[in-house]
Amino acid sequence: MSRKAVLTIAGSDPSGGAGIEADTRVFEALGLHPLSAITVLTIQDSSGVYGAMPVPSDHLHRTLEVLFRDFPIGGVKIGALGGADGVEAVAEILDRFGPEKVILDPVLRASSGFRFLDDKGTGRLKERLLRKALLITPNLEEASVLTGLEVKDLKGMERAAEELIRLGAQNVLIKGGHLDGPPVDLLSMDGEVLTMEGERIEGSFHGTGCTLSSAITAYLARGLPLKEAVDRGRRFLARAMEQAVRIGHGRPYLSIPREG
Ligand code: PXL
Repeated sequence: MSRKAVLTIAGSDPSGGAGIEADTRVFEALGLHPLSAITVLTIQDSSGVYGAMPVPSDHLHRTLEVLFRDFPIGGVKIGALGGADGVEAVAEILDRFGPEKVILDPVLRASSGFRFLDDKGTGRLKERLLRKALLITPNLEEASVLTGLEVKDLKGMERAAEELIRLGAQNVLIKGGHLDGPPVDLLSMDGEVLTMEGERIEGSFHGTGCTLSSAITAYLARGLPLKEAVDRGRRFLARAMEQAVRIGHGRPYLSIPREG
């Protein structure tokens, strides 16, 4: 028996809803071995994020180096990064080891408002990571910050996707979960723009972006082409949201489906 390894480079959420804790569960559920490199240690519960301590970038760099030297890595998901130095450490490793399937979830803020990456880190992410990822998965706010455009509706999403491609992104999935009205996602892939309709599932959830980007990474590592990996990832997330459970006093947590 063999098992493919996939890597998440992300923050830790001790409450078990987002970040590394979500990503590794998704990888396991989809039959992959989860490797993880923690970028930032957050303090949070089901209601919000209260603090964050970035892992020193040389420690992050050494962690990544050791993992890449040992394991054939079938996919890499990048989530929250602690700052510009962390961005640089990740970029250097990607340059050196050249993994093909890199998914970048450009996490800038938690949905509760806490900021994960400052302006310098965001600039460095645009400069050093954007073009290395096969797919980037910003939400509306992230698409707006990365492009400087207003992104409030489908037209804005189209313009932002075009601008992100111009800035060097290979393929872009802008998530429309925060749109007024139906949650349409927009996928700009190989010069084509597709809108992907979704059902609105009522409620405010924790860890949706992490779960989606990890599921897409896992399906890519399993050999699916990008469009299919995105479709399957979106369905995986919808099931996780439908079965969400309230565990703490705040927002419900996703239930990771057991089979993929
Ligand atoms: O969903 C964004 C996110 C990413 N990574 C970590 C988080 C959060 C949101 O809270 O805590 C570690």
